Amino acid sequence: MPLPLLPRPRGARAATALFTGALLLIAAQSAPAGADSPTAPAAATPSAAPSASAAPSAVQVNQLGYLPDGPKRATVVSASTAALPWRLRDAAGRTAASGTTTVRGADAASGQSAHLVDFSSYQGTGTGYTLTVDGRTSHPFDIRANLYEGLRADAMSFFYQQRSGIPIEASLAGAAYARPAGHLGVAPNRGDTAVPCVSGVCDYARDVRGGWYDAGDQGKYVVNGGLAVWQLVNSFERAKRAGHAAALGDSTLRVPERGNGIPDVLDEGRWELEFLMRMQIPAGKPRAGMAFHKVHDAAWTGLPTRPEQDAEPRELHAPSTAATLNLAAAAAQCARVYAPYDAAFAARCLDSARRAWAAARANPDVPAPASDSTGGGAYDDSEVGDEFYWAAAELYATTGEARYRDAVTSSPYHTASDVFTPNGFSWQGTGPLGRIVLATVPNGLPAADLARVRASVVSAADARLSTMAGQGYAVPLPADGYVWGSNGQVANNGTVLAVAYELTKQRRYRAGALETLDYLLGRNALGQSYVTGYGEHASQNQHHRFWAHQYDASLPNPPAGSIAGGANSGLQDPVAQEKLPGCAPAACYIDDIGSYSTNEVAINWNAPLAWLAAFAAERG
Ligand code: 9MR
Ligand code: 9MR
Repeated sequence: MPLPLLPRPRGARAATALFTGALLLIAAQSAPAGADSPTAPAAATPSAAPSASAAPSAVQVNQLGYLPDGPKRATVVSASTAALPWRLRDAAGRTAASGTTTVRGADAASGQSAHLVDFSSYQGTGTGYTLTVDGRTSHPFDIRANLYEGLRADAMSFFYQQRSGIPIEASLAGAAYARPAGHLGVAPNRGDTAVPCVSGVCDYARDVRGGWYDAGDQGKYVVNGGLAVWQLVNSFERAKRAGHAAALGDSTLRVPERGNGIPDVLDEGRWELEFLMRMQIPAGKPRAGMAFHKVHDAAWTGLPTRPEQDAEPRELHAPSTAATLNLAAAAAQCARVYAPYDAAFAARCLDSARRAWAAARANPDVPAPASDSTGGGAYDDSEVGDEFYWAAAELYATTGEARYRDAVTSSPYHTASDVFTPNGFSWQGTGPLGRIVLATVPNGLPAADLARVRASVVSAADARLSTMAGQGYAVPLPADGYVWGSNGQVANNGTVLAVAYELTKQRRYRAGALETLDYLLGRNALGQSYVTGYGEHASQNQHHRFWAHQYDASLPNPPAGSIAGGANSGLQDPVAQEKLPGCAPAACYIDDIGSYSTNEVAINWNAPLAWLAAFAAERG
């Protein structure tokens, strides 16, 4: 065991009753009338009881559609042991292609019996295609080259709408989503311009305004913010290497900084980076250079609570090694990627990253406790070797300095043959991020070592492809991986596949990344598009304190491009416990605002969605 302490995504231990009831489910499946029917109107069923299971012989597709030059596969739920004929029809009802299914059989994650349809060789384009198998017809979908451009913009713009400390403008977000600035020291808010520490942690107050709200709550957590901003900035850096930086350039997103000459995705990232740096303990104070783990309300607020109406006291929680290293990694990346656009900001990031690194080395074992979850999430992490590796990799890629190189090469996360895990990386498990940085950003590692690092990314991608190949829905997640935020884990694994494509240019990795989007957009056990506004049967009641239409009709639903946490066999909220008992792992999801353990939104889940959408939107 090279790495006895390899972390796994939080929540994994809750995923116990995995196969309970899976077989029963096949017999018991029944969907509310219309929920999965091809004629169900888009987004027109406000809070109808959501389907907890797919219709017995549903045809599940990516409800947004397919790329002309990408894989085009669908899953049919059928107990038939013989292949079934399928027919692809265009919007006029004419047959565009036909063939027979491949029988896949029992699928552990969904508890269903599956057939596969592969119409990848079809070359036509258009809208309103449907797939019919055994008398069942899929939701309509498109086949077109610019399929992902809208999702790229919407998934990125999610972050603007999560901004704290700035008004959300109707001209950018739409009238329904406009709101005053939250947590800017204006009553009834009690933050975030002079926030004290929880008792015993510090004797001063800090200005920690700005940043993004984490999720449906209004907490701001450095480990999760660091990961999410890293993924957005990494998405830009990857697009730039691929020759597609312009697609994320200035005036491409709905952000207030459009027109300032700086790529919009970097403007968005800076909003979070400035906040992360405010969370760093200043010189002269105890533990200077470390980052406070989080800032949030003293007690949980109810739903809905508009950000500007949150009257709870805000508190800084004790600094942690993990938060300090996430800051170091994100700020080191900032120093490199922002340098061509804003040298002064890049220099500030580098200074912050160096101080964070030094503080983490001086305080290598200050954990954030799992018990600290009143009024905000814990984001606990007791193993930080992986965070040291990720931060060292970023600092080395940016500076080339020997001390960071030595920290990289002496890390057990570097010497181990594999640090990727089947369930994907997370805010708690960041070792793979170090590998991805070193594999893709030019650096001075010896050629043989670089080749080994790159090969480890590719072999991780191969392992994910083999997981997909064994499943009815081609999900890059094993059947025991449906934890809180499983869609984030799925999407993160999709980004590993995309990086392998960049490294090798082999089509199968691109296909895997695109099929990851198929899963998120409807080709799954529930025929559920988990992304608001994308698909005939899309999530719309995600858990959020402002986008809380289900509880208050004067408030909006989440904006288009917001992804739900996804199926979670742990059933860790009262709604899931009441409505989903006995669910097969991949079917443990309900589009109800009360189900925060399956249906919350979060910055660390939207970030890989945006990353993947940007990848998929690139052509040529
Ligand atoms: O709304 C909170 C959500 O953001 C968190 O992910 C979740 C778990 O930490 O907690 C939610 O808040 C609930 C709290 O845990 C218990 N009381 C009811 C709160 C609102 O549903
Ligand atoms: O994404 C987090 C998940 O891995 C944990 O299992 C869960 C419970 O600790 O918390 C999730 O994060 C939530 C955070 O604690 C509070 N803000 C909302 C986050 C998404 O639900």
